[in-house]
Amino acid sequence: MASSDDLKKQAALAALEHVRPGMRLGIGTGSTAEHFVRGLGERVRGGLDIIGVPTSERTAALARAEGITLTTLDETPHLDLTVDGADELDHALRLIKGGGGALLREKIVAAASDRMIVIADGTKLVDTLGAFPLPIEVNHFGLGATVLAIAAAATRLGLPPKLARRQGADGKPFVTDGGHAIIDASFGLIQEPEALSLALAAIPGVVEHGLFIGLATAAVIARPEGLLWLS
Ligand code: ABF
Repeated sequence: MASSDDLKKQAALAALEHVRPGMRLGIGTGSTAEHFVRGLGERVRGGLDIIGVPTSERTAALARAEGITLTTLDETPHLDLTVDGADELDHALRLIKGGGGALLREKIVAAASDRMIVIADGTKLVDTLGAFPLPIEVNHFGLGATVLAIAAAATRLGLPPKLARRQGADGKPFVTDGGHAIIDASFGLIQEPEALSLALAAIPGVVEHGLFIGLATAAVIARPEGLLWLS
């Protein structure tokens, strides 16, 4: 029986088949994306010519170690394809991302790409988003007021305003690559992700939230019974 990590690797390698010479790639973050980076590194060392924009410092370090040429969205503002993991996805290719804390860069990179392939094992595919707490990246300035505004927006949408500031492994408040805090919102099942996305985006202290809507163009889900492609 394939382990969850084997399945993540299968999804990553299936997405790798869509990488072509000369592509400008967005390179995701997380344990599934790390399989993609390692596979990509192997192809690069075999002569594949691509350039990549990493979605986190962690991914940048791994990609460099793999010998992948990196660039930035300042130098290369338009990408062909982004391959990234997700915490949850539904059948309409709406995602929750940000469990790894890289949602801001992940969303900027995905939005700069013509296509985004999500790679995941079967446990990530859900009928309705929301069992995974929604990460919301917020500015440190005015954090208390921003949390109140998020709670009010949730209440207006009939969602429980159960919010927690993310702590790092060291027990200190987690800080993103962009220097911001993360609020994990346990809203329960999100019946109207579009409405929630708009409501959160309208709050000034919210830098970005983990609902990715209209960004993924395909997903490859690795399940014990085989690969499932959604598009
Ligand atoms: C990134 O890594 C995220 O947006 C998501 O939070 C996480 C998924 O992690 P994993 O692949 O380790 O399950 O893609």
